[in-house]
Amino acid sequence: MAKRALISGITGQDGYHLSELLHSKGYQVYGIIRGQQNPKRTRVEREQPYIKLVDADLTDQSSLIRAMVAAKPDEVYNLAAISHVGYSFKDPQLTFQVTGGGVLNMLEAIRLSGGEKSVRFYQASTSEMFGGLDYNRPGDGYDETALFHPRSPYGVAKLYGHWITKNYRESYGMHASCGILFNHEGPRRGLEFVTRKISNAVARIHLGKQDHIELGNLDSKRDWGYAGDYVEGMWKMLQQEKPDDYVLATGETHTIGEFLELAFKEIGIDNWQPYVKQNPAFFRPAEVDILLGNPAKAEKVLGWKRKVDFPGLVKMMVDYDLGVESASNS
Ligand code: NDP
Ligand code: GDR
Repeated sequence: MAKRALISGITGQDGYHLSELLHSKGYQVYGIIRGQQNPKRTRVEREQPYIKLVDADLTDQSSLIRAMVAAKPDEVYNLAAISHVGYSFKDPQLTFQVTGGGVLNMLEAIRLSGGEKSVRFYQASTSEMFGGLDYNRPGDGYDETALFHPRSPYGVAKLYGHWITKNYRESYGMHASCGILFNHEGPRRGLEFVTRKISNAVARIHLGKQDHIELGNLDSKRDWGYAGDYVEGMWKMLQQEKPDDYVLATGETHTIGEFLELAFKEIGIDNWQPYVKQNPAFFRPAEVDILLGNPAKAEKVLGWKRKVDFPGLVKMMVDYDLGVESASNS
């Protein structure tokens, strides 16, 4: 019989890639969607008709129990979150409720619907839990044993989600695993994140639709991989006999400036500086200066390794946005 998976965050970047992967493996995929007028509902129905959509909200415990009862999943992937670090400073309370409390609600929904011993659970933890401060620099890369020092309401909420997942694993013997994922991007990335904001702006500048891009801090460094590679790692975690936590990363770190450099080169511009203006609105009250991950454990135990490298990622995103922007009049 086909395995059944329930994914929260189905309308997000990772929800798209993960549902494609599980569908290709023969899973029946159920996706949690919220809101009666969610504009992304028709996009999912059109592009991924194999997904059975279930109405639920991470802040509504009873709706999650109903989702569990409807889907009867073998595996639950909790990808839903208020996921924008900058936005989390603007609405910390909602971030706490969804990104933190929502994880508890999912775990409780599994228990209350009788899935404690049978359901495997994945929690989307993040490199934002580390913080990159002077006393805690990544060295050769943060691994599963590194210290946490989150620097945003988002990072703090995710840390709660991380520890409550570990706590339910230890307390109730649940097969619950956390993937500590470093930044992963691609054509499906929301336009509010810096990589897609840049790839889209570069395409529009090339086509004469805009003449510059406004950004915040250009000096921070990130360990950027391709989302399509990372969802493979999520799935592999839940196929292990025992639950555990794993870092997924590339082991390389690059500045925003380096991303700009490669992206503008794709449209034949060597000097990007005249096209970029800094706008204080995009700076954050506290910043994570550097993120670099060490994926050695995932490579050894899961046999996972990223395939797309940094130049390949930038090219994929700019090519995609050139196609999208060439086809649109706005
Ligand atoms: P996105 O921001 O693209 O997607 C977030 C999803 O969460 C959307 O589907 C959104 O639905 C949903 N959501 C938000 N609030 C609620 C709610 N109250 N109830 C139900 N669903 C809700 O994130 P990504 O796909 O990039 O990331 C997936 C997960 O992985 C997130 O938890 C993120 O924090 C984490 N993560 C991401 C990394 C990355 O680099 N991408 C790295 C490490 C961790 P809607 O369309 O209705 O808004
Ligand atoms: P991040 O991603 O905060 O790492 O969180 P984001 O792309 O938002 O920022 C990366 C870095 O770029 C700087 N920056 C800007 N960021 C945005 N969004 N917009 C700008 O205009 C801009 N200018 C400079 C930021 O200050 C930051 O240093 C992502 C999310 O997917 C999280 O959910 C996930 O947990 C982490 O990655 C790992």
